[in-house]
Amino acid sequence: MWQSVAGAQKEYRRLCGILRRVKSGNHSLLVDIAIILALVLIAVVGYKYSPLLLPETDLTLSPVDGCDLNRQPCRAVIPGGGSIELGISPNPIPVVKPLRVVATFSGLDPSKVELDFQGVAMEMGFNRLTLTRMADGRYTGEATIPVCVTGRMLWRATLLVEADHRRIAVPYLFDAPVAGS
Ligand SMILES: [Cu+2]
Repeated sequence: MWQSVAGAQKEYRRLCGILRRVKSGNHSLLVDIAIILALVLIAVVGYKYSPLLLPETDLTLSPVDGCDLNRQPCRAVIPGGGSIELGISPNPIPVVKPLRVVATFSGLDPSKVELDFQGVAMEMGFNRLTLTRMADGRYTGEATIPVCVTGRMLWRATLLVEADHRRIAVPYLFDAPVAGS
């Protein structure tokens, strides 16, 4: 009986010795570093490919100013030629109701057009749609933006245009909902 208890204690000390060595050894440190690197990699890749982020572009314009999408379509001039006009109706722009989006291009012939809605000051989820080309060359689509807990908020609508092997982002800022929408 005593022999087996002593034997168990001896075995326990032996196992603890092994565990201690593993814990404080280089092997464990390498495993820790590998785990940290893996976590960093996951974070970086996850961040980079998050759908909430806008894709990389060749040209990102500064937000179109001096024009309010709540009142009228707004035109942006593309450095290097061409212009883009974005219209969202009805005016003013409501929330939680279907919006009709029309993008008109002059001097450039896009192969793909998307529109991405983001909350400027808060995360409002993924709101992006691919616009379809109409017979007259304009691009159109139907969108809905969600209502915000704070009521009125500032939105950024970004046109993502692929034209002539260039990716161009054209952001527009607007408030929604404003009085009367
Ligand atoms: Cu909000």
